[in-house]
Amino acid sequence: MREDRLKVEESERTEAPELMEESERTEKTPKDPSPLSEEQQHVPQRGELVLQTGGSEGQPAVGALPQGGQEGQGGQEGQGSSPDPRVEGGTETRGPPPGGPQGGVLRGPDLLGYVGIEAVLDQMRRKTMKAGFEFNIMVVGQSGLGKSTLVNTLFKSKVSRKSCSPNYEEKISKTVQLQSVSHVIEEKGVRMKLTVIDTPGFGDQINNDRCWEPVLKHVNEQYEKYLKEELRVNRQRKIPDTRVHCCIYFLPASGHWLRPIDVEFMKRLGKIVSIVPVIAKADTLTLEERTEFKQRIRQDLVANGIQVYPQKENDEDAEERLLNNTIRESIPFAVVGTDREHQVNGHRVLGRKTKWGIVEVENVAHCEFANLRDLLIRSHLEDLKQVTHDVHYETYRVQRLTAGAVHQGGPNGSDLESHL
Ligand SMILES: Nc1nc2c(ncn2[C@@H]2O[C@H](COP(=O)(O)OP(=O)(O)OP(=O)(O)O)[C@@H](O)[C@H]2O)c(=O)[nH]1
Ligand SMILES: [Mg+2]
Repeated sequence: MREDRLKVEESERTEAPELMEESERTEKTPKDPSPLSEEQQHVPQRGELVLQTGGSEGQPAVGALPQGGQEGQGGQEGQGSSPDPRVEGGTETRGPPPGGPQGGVLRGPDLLGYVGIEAVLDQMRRKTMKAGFEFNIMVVGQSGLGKSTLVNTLFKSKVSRKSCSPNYEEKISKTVQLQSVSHVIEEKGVRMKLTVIDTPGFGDQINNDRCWEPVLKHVNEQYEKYLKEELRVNRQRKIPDTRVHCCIYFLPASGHWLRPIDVEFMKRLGKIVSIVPVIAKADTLTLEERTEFKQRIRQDLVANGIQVYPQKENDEDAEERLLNNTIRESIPFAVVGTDREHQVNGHRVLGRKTKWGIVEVENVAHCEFANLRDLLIRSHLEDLKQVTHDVHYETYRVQRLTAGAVHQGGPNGSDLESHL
């Protein structure tokens, strides 16, 4: 890690000599005490204002440092002695950053914080908070496995807490066409537009040959839309992202093995989108059956060369591998869906009422719906988006551009056969 950082600094040397000097000074301070006087060596504490008169125009001038931070010494002369002429009435006015553009005078109390590399994280945070997130999930599986119910569960659960009225009469009917449900969810100032694409179940026909085609077509169409937008001369600053970031594949809780149709479907889908398999209606299995079934499915996935998310080859480092290994060991998640709330110990909970009790959907002791939700939103949302863009979309883009017919064909064009 340290070596990498040093390498980056090294490569920056030629382009930004002032930056290099500054980082070099910061790196060196502990090992190589400078011959400065005691006053000059004073290390400011968090919130302490450090005034500097930059040695020349364009030197960094003011900074309040975090606890234990090193003083970013902008100029060699007059450290901390005379007030900066650019500080007026408690409002900081800063000159252009070293090596930066000549314009861009930054103002405001926000910048009284430590101005260092980690400030970039704050900038990114603010930008992302303003822009918000877009996240698209697709549910796929045989008819009647509870896909539409799970979509409702997701929105009615902690994700958005859309209320379910107690006298809720509306029944979820069979899904006959692909449909998207979107909600803008806001938590602690962060906005997320969560879209779930509900697909009609397959397996109803006598001949289920190529029943995966509508799903594959939809996924590819979104890549195509994005690619076309990307290639336009006057393109939008932020391309609307309708690409499927994750596909939840529903397996029937049969307790046996993967069926040929599941193998076929996931094999094809796994090449173009991140698949997270789940065991549907897990309340119909006993705990032992559930454990055994999960184990058998994992074996089957490996035996059939099916790639599901998170894929080993996309792990970025040892820490990620460790985290993803625990996920790989617990897939497929055994989930239960519902669109009803019930009273349990004075609290309203999402659950399925049976003769012998209530299966609480968000209770990890009852089912793994909460684990699935955590994976999708809390721990892997950004990674799912990144894999979609860097791996799946990239594969599509390369194939499409190599075939060289972006404006002629569509996602059904013959040049995409290999992607299908
Ligand atoms: N026991 C049990 N039943 C469930 C569960 N989730 C859904 N169901 C029931 O299964 C039936 C079908 O649910 P849907 O959500 O319509 O299934 P679907 O997969 O969307 O079906 P299609 O739209 O035909 O593809 C409904 O009666 C649901 O109440 C579950 O987790 N456990
Ligand atoms: Mg449905």
